[in-house]
Amino acid sequence: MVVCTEETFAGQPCRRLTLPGGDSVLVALQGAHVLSWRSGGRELLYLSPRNVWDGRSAIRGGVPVCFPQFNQRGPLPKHGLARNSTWQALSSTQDQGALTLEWRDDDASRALWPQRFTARLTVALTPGALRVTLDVDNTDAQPLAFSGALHTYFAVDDIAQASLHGLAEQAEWDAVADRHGVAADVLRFAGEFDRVYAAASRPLLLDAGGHRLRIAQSESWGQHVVWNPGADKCATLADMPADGHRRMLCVEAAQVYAPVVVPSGAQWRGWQHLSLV
Ligand code: TA6
Repeated sequence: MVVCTEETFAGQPCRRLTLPGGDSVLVALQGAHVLSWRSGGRELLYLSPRNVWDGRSAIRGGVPVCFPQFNQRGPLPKHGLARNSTWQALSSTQDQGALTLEWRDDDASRALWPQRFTARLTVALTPGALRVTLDVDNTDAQPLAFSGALHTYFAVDDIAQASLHGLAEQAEWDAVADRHGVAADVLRFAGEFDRVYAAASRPLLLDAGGHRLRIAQSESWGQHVVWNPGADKCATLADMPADGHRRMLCVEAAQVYAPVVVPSGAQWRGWQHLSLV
């Protein structure tokens, strides 16, 4: 039986799910942001120790929900509005091993994005695995167009030793060099790495050093994004310690290029599923 508790982390209201075996996941109401996932006696997500924790500024690490805009591909603030907004925890699903948080359009969202919607993030915890699901309901009379990502920051022992498998031959856009190509069999990381891949049909495998993770995503996401700022870019990020880049790798379920269009009254669902192997 999963236990759901209310707690604060760095002064921010959160919910925690805990399984009898000790696995747990911690979610902040700000952004429906997963801050921690523990399984097998270790923390599997990276969370920067330099976050501002003012309830509004984007949280660096965990699983940022980027919606309804990926990066700066549109007129909205970078990575959209969801991560800077307060979501509501819905109590009804807590006893089923899952926690759902909801965010509806409000005056603040409509001031920047004139769209009616309901977004829900469901975090489902099972032994050794975490599923994060984003649901988007278009409650407006007009179509809802969005891009975005589940921008997951995985903890790695040492980025120089980490490797990502499963993208071989997928179309690749290197955003640093602005170069198109195809992915290598195995991705390794030395310096800034910011690339978008066509979604693979099979799960990816992250070798993080002391553990390995299988990373799957729903077919509704068009791409994966793989990001590490490298030492130089990391030094410019006020919310990261200088060596933070050595301890993290983002592997994201993303919609980067063509926006998803949800017709009036319809719903879209996208998930990312993480499991220890
Ligand atoms: O998903 C990769 C990316 O878009 C990078 O270009 C990098 O900017 C990163 O996200 C982090 O963005 P943030 O706004 O959280 O600093």
